This record gives sequence, C-alpha cells and structure tokens, in this order.
Amino acid sequence: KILIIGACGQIGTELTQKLRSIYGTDNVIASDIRKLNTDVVNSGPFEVVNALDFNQIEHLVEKHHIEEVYLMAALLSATAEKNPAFAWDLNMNSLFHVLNLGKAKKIRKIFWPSSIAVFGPTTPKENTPQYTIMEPSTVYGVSKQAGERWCEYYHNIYGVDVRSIRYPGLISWSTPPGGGTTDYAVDIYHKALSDKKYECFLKEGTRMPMMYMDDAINATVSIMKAPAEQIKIHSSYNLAAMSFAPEEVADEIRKHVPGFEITYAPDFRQKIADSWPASIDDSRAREDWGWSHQFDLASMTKDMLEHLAADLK
Ligand code: VAH
Repeated sequence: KILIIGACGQIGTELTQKLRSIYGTDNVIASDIRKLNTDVVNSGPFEVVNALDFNQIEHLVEKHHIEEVYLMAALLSATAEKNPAFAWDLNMNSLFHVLNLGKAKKIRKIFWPSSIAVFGPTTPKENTPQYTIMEPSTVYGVSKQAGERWCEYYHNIYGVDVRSIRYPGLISWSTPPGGGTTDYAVDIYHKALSDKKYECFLKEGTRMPMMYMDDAINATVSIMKAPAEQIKIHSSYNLAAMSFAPEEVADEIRKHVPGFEITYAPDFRQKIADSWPASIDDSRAREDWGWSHQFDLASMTKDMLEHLAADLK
C-alpha cells in the first residue's frame, strides 16, 4: 500500500489520482495537514497528518500497512523566502521522519521530490549537468540540496530505497501552483482566457526549465516502478522537457488567443529565477530508467488552453 503525504498540493493532487488509477483506490492513502482539496478527500481513503509529527506518520504507516511513501509536503521557493526557519523545519524534518521509517524497515520505498533549485548562481546555466557546482542561494534550494545529500546517505549507510527527481517548473491545468517562482507559467494561461492580458512577475528573457504535469507524473511513476538496479543515482536525477522565457509562452498563447498581451513587473522572485539554470541535461534519467517526455511548449499550450476553456464553460 501507498501513502502520499501532501496529497492536496500541486503535484500531490494529480499524483494521487494517477496512483489510484494504477494501483487501485483503496491501496493509495492520501494525506495532508488539512482537508484542502475535496476531490482528493472524496475520491478514496484520506487521513489528516502533520508531516512534522513522526508519531502520526508512523501510526498511519502501521494502521494501513504502508510499503511506499511519497513525501510531497513542502514549502516552495517564493513562500520559503518569506519564512526561512519554517521552510527549513518542514522541508528537512518531514524528510528525516520518512527516511527514518525506511531505516527502521517499516517501509520499503520512498519518493522524495528535489528541484532545479538545488543549483545556484555559480552553476553553469545552459544544459546544466547532473554533477556540477551546486551553491543554492534560496532556503528552498538549500533544503533540497541538503535533502539530496541525506537521501544518498540513507541509501549508502542504511540501505534505504529512496528515489528522487529534480523537477523543473511544473505546469498543470487542474491544480494551482503553491508559491513557487515558476508559478507565472501557470497563471499566464488562466489570465489569457479571462483577461486576454497578463502582468508577469519575471522579466522578459528569463528562461527556465519547465515541464507539463502529465510528464512529471509519468516520470514519478516510472522512477518508482524501475527495478532497483536501474537506479544508479541516489541523490536525485536531473529531469527536463522544455525551457522557455515568458515572452515565448506569450507568443505560443497568441496562436490560440489572438491579441493576448504580456507586460512585465518583476518582483523579488526575479532574483530567485536568475539564480537557477536555463536548461537541464537529463541524459542520466533517460539512460538509466528510460525517461522520455511527451509535451513541448506547443503541445502543452494547446492542451492547457483546451482544458481551461472547457472548465470555464
Ligand atoms: C518553485 N516550482 O518555483 C518550484 C520549483 C523549479 C522550481 O521547485 O519553487
């Protein structure tokens, strides 16, 4: 059985649906700090859990005979900068709780999401390699970088089967983003349909690695399904699909929404974006466990706008 912690969040919501469709509704226990998403809460087993409370997590694991945990609870980059101490506490200690359940052999397998935020201003920006300089400058990035080190440590020293992906910015029509620097790439589609214009909090030319949620979920499912011997990196895998700047999404949207306008009013998130890579080399994920993406900017834009327009009707 599977436990998803943070099941009501941006990734957790869609991951819960996908895992339930693959493994059966009753075999996937969704959990979050509150009942934040009625679809998730009403579509199968749901538990309220505080990811910072080891005893609560352990209790759920025992009660439901959990074998696999997906830890999706976290504070994202922009929110984390507003509350660094809490971000560090949540992002690190929830991970320790789950890793320690793995060490105690109470669970068999763990998924933990990392991010391209592990890279920093001194990292090579284009085609950022798997192994390179990593000096993250955000508290979110520092927590992901430290988390990766601990994942590898728990694997090497205690034999814990923990698997991880460095997600790029994720774009979904069905779930809102949760306080990240890449959120504009979701907001822009909503505003294109509602207002025909969008004021972007990042400036023109800010290229970042991005991915459609369908691809991100497929990657997550497939790294977890892969035979253990195919997983050769125990910190976290680089993962990529596309890279674009705000004006490039705007151009693509304009093919479907003629007259769409974008303006720029960069805020504190510009500095965070500037510290991250523009594109990512994910060849190890492709070689080791057969990763490949399906959506590029054009196909994602078409799919996003179709779904969002249908929702508005
Ligand atoms: C954020 N979307 O902006 C997240 C992320 C790629 C960055 O992990 O904080």
